[in-house]
Amino acid sequence: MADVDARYGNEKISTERVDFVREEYKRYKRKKPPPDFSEVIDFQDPATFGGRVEELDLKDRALRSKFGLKRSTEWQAYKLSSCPGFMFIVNPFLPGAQHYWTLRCMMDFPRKPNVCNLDAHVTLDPSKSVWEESTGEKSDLMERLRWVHLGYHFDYNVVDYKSEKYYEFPSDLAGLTRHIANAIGYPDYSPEAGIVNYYPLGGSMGGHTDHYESDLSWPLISLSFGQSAIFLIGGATRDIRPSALYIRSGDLLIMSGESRTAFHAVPRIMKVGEENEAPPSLKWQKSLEALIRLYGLDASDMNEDVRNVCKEKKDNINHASLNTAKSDFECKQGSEIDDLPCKPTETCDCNKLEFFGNSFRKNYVNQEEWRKFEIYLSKTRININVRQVHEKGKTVESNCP
Ligand SMILES: O=C(O)CCC(=O)C(=O)O
Repeated sequence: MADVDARYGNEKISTERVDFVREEYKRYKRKKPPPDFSEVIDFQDPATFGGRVEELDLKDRALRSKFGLKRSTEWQAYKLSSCPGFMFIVNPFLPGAQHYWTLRCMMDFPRKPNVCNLDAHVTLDPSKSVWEESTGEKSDLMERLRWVHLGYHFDYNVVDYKSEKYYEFPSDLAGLTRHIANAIGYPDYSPEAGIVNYYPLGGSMGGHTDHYESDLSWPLISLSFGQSAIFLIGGATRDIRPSALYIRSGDLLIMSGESRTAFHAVPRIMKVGEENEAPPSLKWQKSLEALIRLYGLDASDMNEDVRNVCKEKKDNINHASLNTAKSDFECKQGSEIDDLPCKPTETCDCNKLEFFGNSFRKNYVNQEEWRKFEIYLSKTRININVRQVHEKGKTVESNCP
C-alpha cells in the first residue's frame, strides 16, 4: 500500500546525528508486535498527560459559534510544554458539522481544477469529482486518492508558490480557518494553501517539516476527520525526541511560533469502530438530528426524500434539548468578539451559519447515500492542512479558470 509520505522521499537525512523522529516513527508504525501505546498523550484522558500538557486559555478571544464550531470559550484547548506554539483543540465541532466538512473533502475538493496525486496516472473528467468518477472500471479511484491541493498547488520536488499555480481557495474553508486563527490570536490570517490528505488504514506520513512558505509567522491549521491517528510532534531538529499523541475525528491541531517548523509525522492510523462503521460522530443519525438543530431547518426546507425521515426523527428529539441548543445559537452582541456583522436580535439568524447551511443543503445526501460515505470513512482518515504562504497584504489573486 502506497504511503502518503512518498512525497517526502527526497528529504535529506543526516546520518551522523541520532534521528529520534525516525526512531519514534518506526516504533509506532510497527505492526507485529504492535507497539506499547502507554506513552501516547490522549487529550481526552488527563491521566496520560504526565506533566507534559497544559491547558490553554482562549477566554479573552471569545468568538461566537460559526462554521459548525462551538463558541470558542467552550473549546477544550491544550498546549505541550515540550513544544512552544503547538496547540491541540479537542473536537470543537457541533454535531453534524463533521458531516459537512467530510462531504466537502469526499465530494467537492477532489475535483478539477484542483490538482491531486491521481493526475500523474489518470486523466480525470473535469465535469466530475473523483467520488463521482469512482465507478465501473475506475471504482478504485477514491481508494487511490492520497492528496488534493487547495489554493496553491505544486510539485513536491519543487515547492514554488507561484500565482499561475493558484486556484481559488474554498471560501467556506477559508472562513473556518480564519475563524480558528482569530480565536487563537491571529485575526489577520489569510489561508492560501491547503492539502487534503487521505490515509487508508495502514497508511502513514514520515517525519518532515513544513517550511516552504515565505512567511512562517502564521500558524499552520490542521483538521482531522474519520479514522484516528498517532501524531508525532518534535522540535527543530531530528535529534529532539518527538511526543506521540492521539488525534480523533474533529480534533484541531495548530502549529504556530516555534512549533511551526517542528518535525512531525503520522506513523499510524488507528481503526475506530467495527468494520464498515464510521466513527460515532460521523454516523447518519447524528447528521440528521444535527441538521434540524444546527441550522434550524424545518422539514419544509428539505427535499421530498428526507422529509418523512426528518419528521420521524424530529418527533424523537427531546424538546428541552432542542431549546438548549437554540439558546446556544443566540447572539449576544457585545459579550463576544465578532468577525462578521451580526444582528443583535434574540434569536439571531446569522448564528445559523446561513451560507454554511445552504451549502449543506446543496450537498444533502439521504441515508442510503451517506452509507457509502460512511463505508469510506470506516477505512480512511482525512486531514486538512491549511497554511498562509505570504506575509500580510501579499496574497495572490485567484487564477481560477
Ligand atoms: O495528517 C496529518 O495530521 C499531518 C499532515 C501533514 O503533516 C502534512 O500534510 O504536511
